[in-house]
This record gives sequence, C-alpha cells and structure tokens, in this order.
Amino acid sequence: MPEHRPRHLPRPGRTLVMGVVNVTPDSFSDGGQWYEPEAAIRHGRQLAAEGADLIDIGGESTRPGAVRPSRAEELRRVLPVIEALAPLGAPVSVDTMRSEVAREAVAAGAAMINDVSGGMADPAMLPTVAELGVPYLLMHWRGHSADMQRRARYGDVAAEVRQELARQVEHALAAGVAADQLVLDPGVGFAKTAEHNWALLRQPGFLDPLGLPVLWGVSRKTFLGRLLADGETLRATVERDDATVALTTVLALAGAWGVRTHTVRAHRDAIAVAGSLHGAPPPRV
Ligand code: PMM
Repeated sequence: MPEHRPRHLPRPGRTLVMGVVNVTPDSFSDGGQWYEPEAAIRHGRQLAAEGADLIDIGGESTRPGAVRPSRAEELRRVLPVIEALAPLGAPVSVDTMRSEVAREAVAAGAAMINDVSGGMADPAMLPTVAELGVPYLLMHWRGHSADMQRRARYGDVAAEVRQELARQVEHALAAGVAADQLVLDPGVGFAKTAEHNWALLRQPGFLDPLGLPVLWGVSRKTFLGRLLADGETLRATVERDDATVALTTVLALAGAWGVRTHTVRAHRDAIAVAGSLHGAPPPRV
C-alpha cells in the first residue's frame, strides 16, 4: 500500500474541511468548471494549498433531475484526477454510489469513500467498503436525483433522518464495515426542502445519539440561494460562499466533525475562530 493511503479517519482536533472537486459537466454549484482533468487537478492542488484536510473527487452530478453517467464515463472522469492528487498530501475521497468505482478509486490512491446513497444505490457497496477497509462517509438518501424531491416528505425530519441513517449504519456493520471507519452526513438538500434543511441545521447535534462523527454538506446549496434571493431570482451559486462560511462557523461551534465546501481558506479561518471561542488557547504572537 502506498504511504499516502491512510486507513483511518483523520482527527485533527477541530472541524475538518473537505474541499470539493466535481469532475462533471453539470454539477449545480460549479457545473463544468473542472470537467477537464488538468483543470480538476489544478483546482485540487489549490484546495490542498489552502489547507483542505480531504479532497473529495466526484464524477457524477447529484443536482436535482441529473441524468447518471455510465460507470465507464464516471471512471474516465475521476481516475486520472485521483492518481494525480492522491500523492500530494491531503487524503482524497471519491464521491461515488458505485462499488466498482469505489474499488478502482481506492486502487488509484483514494483514502475514503463518500457515498451519497449511504449504501442504498448499489447492493455491493457495503461489502466492498468492508473489504477495502477504508473510511466511509454514509449520507442520508431516499433515491436518485432524477426524482428525489418527490420523496421530501417528513413528519419529524430530524427523527426520520436519524432513524434512516441508523438503519444504514446497521446494514454497514452487518456487512463488516468497522464502526470506527464510519462518518454520517444528514444529506442537506437530498430529498429535503429548504425548510427541512433549516430544521436540521437548527439542531446540529441531532445525530449525536448515533455516536458517530458527522460531516455536513451545505456549500452553495439551493436553500442558501433562496435565502439570499432577490425577489424571484435565486442568488447565483458562486455568490453563496459567504453564507456557507456563516454556516461553517455555526457547525464548528456545534462540534461538527467536518464540512464539505467548494472553497477552503475562509472555512479554515472560520473554524479557527470557532476553536478559539471554544476555549482552545489562542496562538501566541
Ligand atoms: N452534496 C453534493 C455532492 N456530494 N457528498 C456528501 N457527503 N454530502 C453532500 O452534501 C454532498 C455530497 C452535491 O453538491 P455539489 O454538486 O456541490 O458537489
């Protein structure tokens, strides 16, 4: 195994920042910007230089209504980028719902699997994760993006998301995934309306009873576009970063394990501020 492939979760003693590289023509937040491998690799290097703790590389857009790429196309998108970025220092995670992509990504140097379906999209995913023995980010999910917003129906959103995540954790453990390799994600915007997202964010410790680290992906999402809208016009995706930093601050103060974001430096700064407020000694001058 190459040395750049840690088998355990990083635990830097503060909220960590996962920087996003979407190697897709159509992701909602940065669609097409990093589609060419050279552009994606340059962007990943930039995120690592800004202090990303993890670099998340994905080849499938999960925007509402997105059409899935073939497995071959997904591999063609992500593998060269993983191979180039894995040796740089910041561990790489692969954002995929497909077990075959996860397996090839780990062979190419990925240190973590980020599965937005939490093991539901591909029945081979959980046994594959168990076999590979790498950290696994398990997100709350109710179905593919094409029609997921039809599934945004809850009585008590926090209780139901917690219960459904607990069920997937059971499946992961039963498949042989080690508990200390699991991170949970509430899946902001996935089969959730803006009001559902805010309800979860108002109680950021709602997954604490499950006893696992939690990462939040709120960066540039539509509910922020709506919050900051000018009349009927949503705030443009790339102009939602300041609001995303505000949420990172709140989540860091609440003790989140990690945040998944499109920019890095401002989030590292916000987390440093939150750490100081929490009582970590301020750096000496
Ligand atoms: N959101 C997106 C993609 N992957 N992974 C995790 N773990 N959590 C998320 O919230 C998440 C994700 C969609 O956003 P993007 O198109 O900006 O990557």
